[in-house]
Amino acid sequence: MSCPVTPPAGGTGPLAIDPLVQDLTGETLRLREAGPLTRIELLGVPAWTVTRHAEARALLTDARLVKDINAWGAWQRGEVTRDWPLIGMIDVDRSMFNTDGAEHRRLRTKTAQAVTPRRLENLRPVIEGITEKLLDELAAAGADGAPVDLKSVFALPLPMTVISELMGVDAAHHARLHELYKAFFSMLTPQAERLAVIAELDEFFTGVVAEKKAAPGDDLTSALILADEGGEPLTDEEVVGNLKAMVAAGHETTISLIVNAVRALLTHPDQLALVLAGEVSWETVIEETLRWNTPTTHLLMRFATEDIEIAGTVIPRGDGLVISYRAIGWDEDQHGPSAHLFDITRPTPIRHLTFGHGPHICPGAALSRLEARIALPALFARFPALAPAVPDRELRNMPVLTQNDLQAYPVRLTG
Ligand code: PLO
Repeated sequence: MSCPVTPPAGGTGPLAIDPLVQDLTGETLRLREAGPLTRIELLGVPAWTVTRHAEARALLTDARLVKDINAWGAWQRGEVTRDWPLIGMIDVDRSMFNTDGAEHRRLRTKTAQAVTPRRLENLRPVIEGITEKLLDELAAAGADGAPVDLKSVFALPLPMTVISELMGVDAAHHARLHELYKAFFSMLTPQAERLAVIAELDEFFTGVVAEKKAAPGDDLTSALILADEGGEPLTDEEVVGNLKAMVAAGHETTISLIVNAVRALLTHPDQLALVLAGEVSWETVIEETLRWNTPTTHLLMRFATEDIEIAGTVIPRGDGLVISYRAIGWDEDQHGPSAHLFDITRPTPIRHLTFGHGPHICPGAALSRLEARIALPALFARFPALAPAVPDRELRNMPVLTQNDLQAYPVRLTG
């Protein structure tokens, strides 16, 4: 098995996904052109991907596709091992992320109940408070028109603080946790180091669960530990698995939502003007951003337990399927010929699949929308002259194959 971290070669055959994300727009267009079901290569490992809305919707509710890595032929045959840089996205602790059916429901129900829109109303003042504090820090960092990185000073600490508060993870750990996740996701991290990072994350979250068991608090981790009336409690390992999934998903994706929304508005000033004039809602900005520039580029992975025929193609039993959300958001059959453009005035309703669909649909969707709904208007109210500090073409993605995340987003707060 070869795992070269090099740009993809040109030519025909399976489309090699670039782990360094040097041309995201080009890749999204190539995937869309390649057809609804396409063969790709992930660092030397073959897989399928679905790139269109209708087919993705069908596959996301198809019980013949499962998340259990043991259903993967390449894993069974030893063609994929823990040496593969993307293994940490698939071979993870048992949690709601990698189980299906009744097991999945058992692991997911309590979490999903904790983040319903109604329950989240209690978090609103907390998120508002965090936002105000971060806006003060942003103002200090960007005083006198100095360029400031909106990502590291605002878009990153906001969701990290919110998800940590929700789960009961102490703020003292934020910096280290972020460092670990950065190394976890980066395709430039040597695999031995990534495995050490995964071990450290395991150890950290196992410690959090032990602490909460000894002294339960008013947080979701403690709630997950406690048995439901008459219900079967989750094991410690299951709580750790869920906690890890939620902290990773709860901070990594919302960073992109916030950065991508600000970036879209600042590069489309006519549309920003409509929003600031109250003619288009922040909700529309958030949904159009989610559709047009999805936080998750490629979601790994589901496995076919039988041959699955779809769009004139057969996904053979044992093969892996990726969901290419960014290409799916640009599906012209779903969103019209301007699907590749950011347009908050588009005539068709924005019905995107960015949070997934079916049993695994993102349980944190309402939380991330609430964070963006609070952060974006507060940011523009505080800094009405907010502007990019570098030309948009100079922005670079992180070397992260699965996530759509900028390295930095330098802005100026005042004109
Ligand atoms: C991160 C490593 C954890 O140990 C397990 C885990 C669970 C949920 C995953 C997350 C990982 C990566 C980012 C994912 C998240 C679910 C939602 C988020 C894929 C693998 C998305 C959609 O980007």
